Parts: sequence; structure tokens; C-alpha cells
Amino acid sequence: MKVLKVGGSVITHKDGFESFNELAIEEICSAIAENYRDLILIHGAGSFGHPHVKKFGLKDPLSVARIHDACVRLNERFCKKLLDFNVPAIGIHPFTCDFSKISEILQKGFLPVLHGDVNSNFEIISGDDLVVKLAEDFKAELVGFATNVDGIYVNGKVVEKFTRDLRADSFGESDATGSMRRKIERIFGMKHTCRVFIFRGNWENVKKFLSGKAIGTEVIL
Ligand code: IP8
Repeated sequence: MKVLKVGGSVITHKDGFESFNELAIEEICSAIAENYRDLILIHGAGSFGHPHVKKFGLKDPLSVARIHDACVRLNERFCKKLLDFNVPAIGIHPFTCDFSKISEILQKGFLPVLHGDVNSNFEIISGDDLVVKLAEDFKAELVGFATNVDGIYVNGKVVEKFTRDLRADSFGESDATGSMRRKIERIFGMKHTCRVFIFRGNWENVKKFLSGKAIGTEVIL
């Protein structure tokens, strides 16, 4: 099993508002189309979910529903693009989904595509948290984060391997769900051991990741 998260900063223009990055998505979809067996795909909320969180907050059902709607719309566009590449993508919305369905969806040859979302407790569900949960539930062998950076930076350089004793440089997106450091904390908090890679989300890297090759930074658990 592989779990791949494609960051919102890869598939959308993060500075825009609901701005879909058509070219980047096409690259990712074309790499996935070559090899999507035993894969669970997750994507971030990018310039769809995050601006709505900033604008409306999570104060009442209407604001939460608006955030969810934006995340779902991004998911629909991503899944549509995957279908254009002949990938049998099935969008799964964490707010409403039955997680127990995912294994059946996988077994029947579909590609489940989940996304960062909100829940009925007025909380954000980060795509990174979903990666950890699904990697644990499905005992994934391989976990990947396709991001807008080449890997984890330590003292200004991308490291090939990142171990618990290192400290990542503090930069990267700081939105409702946090920075690279927060991502690393979540990865180290995972109750399952597997290979984890953080890399730049482009066609070549996604292809390499899906064929089991080392890419970007490997987080050593
Ligand atoms: O972009 C965040 O998911 P992420 C979800 O994976 C919302 O961190 C609603 C902002």
C-alpha cells in the first residue's frame, strides 16, 4: 500500500483565491495514470479551503459548510482531471465519508481520492493527519508528501535523510494547518513504521515515488 498526499500548494496557486493550477495537476495526473495500483491519494485544500478558513473561521455551521464546499469543489476538479487521464478516481469527502468503505473501493480497482476538510465538531481535518491515519489503518509500506519544496531543509540545504535529532529550518507555508515542522511532527507521531518521503510535486518525482524510488528527503522513523 502507498499513501500519497499532494499539497494544496502544488495543485493550486496558493496566493490566489480558488485558483486551480491546471498545468501542475496535469503533470501529477499523468504520473499517477501510469501507476495507481494500491494507492490512496489525498490532496490539500490550497487556495480553495484555506482562504475560506481565514475569511469565515469555524464559528458556525454555515462557515464550516462553506469551507467544506470549497474543499469538495477542488476534489471534484482533481478527480475530473484524473478521469481525463483514464484513472478511475473516486472522490471521498472526510466530513461525510465512511472510512471503512475505502478498502472495498481499493480492492475493486478504484483510486480513492481524499482531501483536507472540516468536520462536524467545527475542526479542520488536515490532509497530513489523514495521511497518518490511513498509513496506520492500511499498514502502508510507502508514504509520500508531494510539496512545493525539494525536501526538508536543514541549515539551508535539503537533506537526503531526516532523523529525529535534526531540526528543520523554519520556513514554508504557514496556513491554517501549519508548516514543514508541523508536518514532520505529525510524521514522527505516526504509530506505524514505513518509508516516508517529502519531495517536490512534479511529474518526474511522483513517478519515481510511485515506483518505490528514493526521492527528496526520507524521514527516518
Ligand atoms: O491543506 C486543510 O488541509 P491541508 C483543510 O491538507 C482546510 O492542510 C479546510 C483548510
